[in-house]
Amino acid sequence: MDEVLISKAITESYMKDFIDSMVLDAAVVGGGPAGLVAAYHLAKEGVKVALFERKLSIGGGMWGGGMMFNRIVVQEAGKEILDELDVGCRMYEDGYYIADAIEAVSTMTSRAVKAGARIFNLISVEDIVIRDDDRIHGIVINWSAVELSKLHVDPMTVIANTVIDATGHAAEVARIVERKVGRGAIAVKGEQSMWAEVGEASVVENTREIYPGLIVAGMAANAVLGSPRMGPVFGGMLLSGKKAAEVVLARRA
Ligand code: 48F
Repeated sequence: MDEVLISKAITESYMKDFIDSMVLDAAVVGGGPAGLVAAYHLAKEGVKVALFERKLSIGGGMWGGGMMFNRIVVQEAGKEILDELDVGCRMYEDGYYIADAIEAVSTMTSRAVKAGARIFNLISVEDIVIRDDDRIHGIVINWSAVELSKLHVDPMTVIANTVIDATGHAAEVARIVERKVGRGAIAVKGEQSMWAEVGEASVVENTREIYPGLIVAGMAANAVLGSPRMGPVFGGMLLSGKKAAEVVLARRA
């Protein structure tokens, strides 16, 4: 057994992908359901896309279903996306479908990677790149381990034509823009209390470019635009991820 060969294989292969991902068409921040669907659809259309996820595991809030009962509920439109991604689901009652959260996350992750999306876990986005043309040109990343341990280590830059904030309830990228550019540029309104029906509809409606080069998707979209949360119904998240990809694709057309 050649330990050096094993170490070389890992570092060389990782570095090749990492260096190749330093200039992207699209950078997705956050690997929850919205980010995964966005990355899948972009990669499928030949967009050079990488997804950066702070945690060890991809999947965000989807693994835990509702209150750790690992099932998710979607309605008709969300089911179409599960079908497209080959995630099994069955009708529970008229118009409501139930899927296994574990199957959903693992299958969606696999489909995104197989479509060509690069996924980097254990990396946190801590800042953005803005030039004097008042648009986002990329993200500033660091190892999550550096962030967690509060080590004084400078981050590095990834250039991206478009950034998708799919960081969930925290809307972290949008909040960075608000902080650094000022509330005149964007104002993060903050999410409202639970209201599944309105939250599901508004998350798709709210998915848009909120600042040149920055698209919000998933729960981040509702947090930025002041709409309700919706709990463990996930169709809106999936549809929002797809819409975010469509916004990027329309800009390229
Ligand atoms: O929270 P999350 O699953 O966001 P989402 O795709 O879906 C929301 C639902 O899970 C649920 C809900 C359903 O009705 O309301 O909450 O909108 O996934 C967000 C991911 O982003 C990562 C975080 O670890 C999580 O996996 N993340 C957050 N901030 C950063 C980040 C950051 N600065 N850099 C990298 N990853």
